[in-house]
Amino acid sequence: MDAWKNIMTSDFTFVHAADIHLDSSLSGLASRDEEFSALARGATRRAFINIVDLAIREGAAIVLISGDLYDGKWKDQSTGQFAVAQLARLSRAGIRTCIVFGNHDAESRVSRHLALPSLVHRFDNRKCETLALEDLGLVIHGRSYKDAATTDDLAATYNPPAPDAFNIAMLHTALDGHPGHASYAPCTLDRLRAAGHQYWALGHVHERVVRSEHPHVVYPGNSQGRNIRETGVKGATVVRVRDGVVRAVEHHACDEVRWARTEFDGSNARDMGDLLGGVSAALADAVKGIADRPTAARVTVKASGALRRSLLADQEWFGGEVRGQASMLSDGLWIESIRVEAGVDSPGAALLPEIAELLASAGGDPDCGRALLSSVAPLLEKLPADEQEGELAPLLAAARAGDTSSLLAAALAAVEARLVGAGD
Ligand SMILES: [Mn+2]
Repeated sequence: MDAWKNIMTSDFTFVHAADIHLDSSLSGLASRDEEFSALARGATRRAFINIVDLAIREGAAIVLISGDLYDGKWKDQSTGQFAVAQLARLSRAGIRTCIVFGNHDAESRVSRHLALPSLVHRFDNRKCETLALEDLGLVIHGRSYKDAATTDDLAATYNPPAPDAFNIAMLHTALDGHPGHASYAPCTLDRLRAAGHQYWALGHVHERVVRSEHPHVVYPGNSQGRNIRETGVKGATVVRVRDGVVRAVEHHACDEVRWARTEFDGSNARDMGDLLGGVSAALADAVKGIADRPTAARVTVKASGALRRSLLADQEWFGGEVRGQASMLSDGLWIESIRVEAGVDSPGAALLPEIAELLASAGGDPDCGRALLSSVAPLLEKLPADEQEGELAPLLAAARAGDTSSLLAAALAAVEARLVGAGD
């Protein structure tokens, strides 16, 4: 790396993307609702087009793709042809592209590739490769996956940073673990921070996360949310380097449809109108700032007592009401699904302190527990031993295990609810 002595880094901008998952099918509502599915079809491809447009618009010198460009083995050649056509647009604009492959497009899953345009570099999977772009004073290190389930610490095999240059290291990794993501190419954040590279361009985690600044360790997140687990704005990260230092890290939306979740606790709702008003306000809040794309939202409603019973008794009608509220907010808002959960029964103000005290003391009384257990024993004998479904399942399991404290707590809550008339 002697060639780097006396070389000044120049100012440049790059686009960092990952987890594009071309031609991955969107699931859930995207397969159930005809209208939404028409909007979602081809969304991963359009997101990639949007990344290319972004790079051209921003005058980027380089585009980095940190793994999972492909979702897996191509269904047919058109997936590869589409990718080549977009990479060619970048090449024609004089923009370089660097690609490492991750678990989804490891050699073991996607082994045949089409010839790539001139300015595209695909990193090797047997060892770390280092690419020097002398005109920019930029050095890029990277290594692709050979096997989908790569459990070695690939970061440990990376070449050291070149002196007098801006060093980017591209890696598909879960770091030391991330909920919902397989622990591939494990390594620690401290290890990456200490390695001396100025920017770690990571992929694999589908949420946008900046794990460190100076040095930067960044996940741009995936470019298109594909199901209700991948919520919010998805896209790519634009990074501006001035005088060899990262000056700006900006996330840009590249997605075509979005997913959102909202929860409304209607335990204290007075009536259905009150509950629906609350759901509508919660929905409006959940999609604030993201509703410039067609959005599918999951609504979870907590309700108790009579209100909950009427929701459960006619879920189709309630679904219609919630969808009605959604269409009043925006014609680009779909309801992915509606979940009704048990709310907290309102404690009411009517419980006399003396009675409350009595109930509390019963909770700690072993005689009470034994009496309760013996009174439910005949019932337990009549029920099938493997009853695991339904609301009462945890309680039945507690009774079978002789867990009197759980039984007592539930019984006392029921007594209290009766006394204050909550829920009826
Ligand atoms: Mn991925």
